[in-house]
Amino acid sequence: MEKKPDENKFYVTTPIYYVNDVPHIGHAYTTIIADVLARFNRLRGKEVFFLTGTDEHGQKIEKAAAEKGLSPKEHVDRVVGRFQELWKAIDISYDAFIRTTEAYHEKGVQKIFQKLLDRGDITKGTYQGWYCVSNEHFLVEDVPMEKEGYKICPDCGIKTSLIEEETYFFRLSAYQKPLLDFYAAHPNFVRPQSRMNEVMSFVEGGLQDLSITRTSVKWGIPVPGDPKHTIYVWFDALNNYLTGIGYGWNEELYKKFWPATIHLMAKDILRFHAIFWPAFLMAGGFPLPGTVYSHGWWLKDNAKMSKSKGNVLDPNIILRTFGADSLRYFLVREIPIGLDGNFSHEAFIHRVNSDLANDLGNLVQRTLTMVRNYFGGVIGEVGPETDEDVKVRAGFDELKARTEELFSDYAINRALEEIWAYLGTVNKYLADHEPWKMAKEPDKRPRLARVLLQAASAIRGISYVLYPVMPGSCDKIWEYLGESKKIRDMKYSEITFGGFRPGRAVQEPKALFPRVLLKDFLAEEKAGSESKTKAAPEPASAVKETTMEETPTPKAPARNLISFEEFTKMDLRVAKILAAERVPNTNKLFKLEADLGTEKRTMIAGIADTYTAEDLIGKSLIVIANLKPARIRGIESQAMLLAAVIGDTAVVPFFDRDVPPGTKVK
Ligand code: ME8
Repeated sequence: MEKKPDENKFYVTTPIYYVNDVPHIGHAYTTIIADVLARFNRLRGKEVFFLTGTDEHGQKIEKAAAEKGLSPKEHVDRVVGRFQELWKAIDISYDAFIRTTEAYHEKGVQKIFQKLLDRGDITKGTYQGWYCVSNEHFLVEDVPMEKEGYKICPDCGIKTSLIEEETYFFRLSAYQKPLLDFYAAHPNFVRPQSRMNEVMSFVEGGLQDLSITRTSVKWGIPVPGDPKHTIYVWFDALNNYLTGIGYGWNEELYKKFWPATIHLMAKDILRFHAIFWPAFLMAGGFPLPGTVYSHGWWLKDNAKMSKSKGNVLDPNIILRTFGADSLRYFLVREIPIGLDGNFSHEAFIHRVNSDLANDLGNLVQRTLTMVRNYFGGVIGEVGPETDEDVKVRAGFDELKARTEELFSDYAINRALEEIWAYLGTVNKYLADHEPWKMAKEPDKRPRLARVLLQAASAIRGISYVLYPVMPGSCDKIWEYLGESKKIRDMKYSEITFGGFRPGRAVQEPKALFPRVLLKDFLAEEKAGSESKTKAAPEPASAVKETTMEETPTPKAPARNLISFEEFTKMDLRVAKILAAERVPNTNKLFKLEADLGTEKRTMIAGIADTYTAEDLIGKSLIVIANLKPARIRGIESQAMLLAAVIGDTAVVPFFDRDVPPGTKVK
């Protein structure tokens, strides 16, 4: 039945996940992709329906419940909460959460079953086949017999059992040609393209009728009028996409949103979605969905992360340490949607520290701190735009058009690449203009105001286009920028570079992203404790830039008083800066040579984003002289400079008169 998905509507689904165990990174991945697409399409003014949920019937769940000594219902009721809590913690904005044990779904599935029975596409017979409990399906391909007399499931690698029973069949074989015709007419039905080719060659190889009921499984929906048969879990589960949108209980909602725009899943269950599902729909006379998009797998130690293999990563640990947006960003940035990715802690830390804390967090922090420090938070009269300023503005217009195109084409990681390329341009623009120098020259105030206005406008635009991926942080940035409207209430078409105008008061920015050391992350994961408290972002210290070599000082509890004796253990001295040079390939590190009166010391300090070498040379500062040396970027830092840390920006206290180097500070 031909009814094209409505261009003004966007109906997106995730698979409904099995509740045989708790959710992991793999489930979070699909759900985050769906959330990004839902949020993006809402921004574009489409009417969006985002459906997710849980698949609660079948042998696998029955088995998991029995192992825990629970009834299936008790078991699923416990686990479903873990999914819902996780989705809340990572800001998943679903419109409905379906559970296949709910009455409206069960009735809807029975109605569809009856419809297919009445049309002659479901018939009763006897089935003999090899059944894989992990995947909940009979093997369809010609798998060779092992010498021990059983077959191995090619998808899961586990032993299957030979089962013979009375069953209802779905006439899948009759749909070979209609499916192939449909694929030919809709070449984008399966994406990425390589997967479309796989699906087509599978269907070209011939389709056997499908057993869609079981008599040996009790935990499921009974066949209408023949309750000794339970409906096969996949026939039950796939129909959630119809019942979840009102089929059988809310005709208006169903008519408004069906057919789905996009079904998302990983490649493990593509065949069910790209072959069985459209065949069931054709048999029932339903319009077919727009796209079935199969993404790659998250691997750990180069094997697919899965509950059955026991190599899953608990997202809660990452959330506690880094917050929702870091996880969201990492998962969709790291791999293009169709490819597999191996999860590595190093890659995660790198993305968070480099892309988020340095590139984005620092830009926001620095710009807004300067607006507050130099203009009391309100940019006043600005100078005219120069060619360089125009480039920043035009760069945003291009970015906006490009991200709209890429998100519309589901190329999330490409959109993020473009956003980061623009972030790089803005960071460079700011560094090249050295506003901290201009601030010292009163006649440059209009120019300084213009540079900061340009940077603040760019930040506003970036946070708008980034919002679908990192909603929490982008909302905060808008708040810091003094925006009266929420991002979600502004449509894509309304966003212009000029939306941030002089005269607007900005707020004090707080650190957006924690900087975490690899070893702390690994230790946290090892500890694996599941306390619900989220660690507050750790502010960057003056000498601590992201490096895996340095030794961090332990964090002190809030009211951990020390004695005077303990204080005197710190040898605080006045140091006069003799030389300052940038550490290559870092954003904010200076290598400083300092005179401590009786000796010279080398120090590494993370202040190059706030000060130039000229700002420092000849000045006297306070250092801790008896701190254990640390190696930072291969250089031994022999003392630590003291500074006030505002978010990510370190501000150094200078003396208001001459103090000899080496003088004790107490
Ligand atoms: O298959 N990498 O449920 P399920 C990426 N109930 N994605 C992964 C992943 C990984 N390592 N592991 C899981 C079922 N996923 C059925 C679905 S739908 C009508 C019925 C994600 O709990 C991915 O979306 O085994 C995959 O397709 C899905 O979870 C499988 O979830």
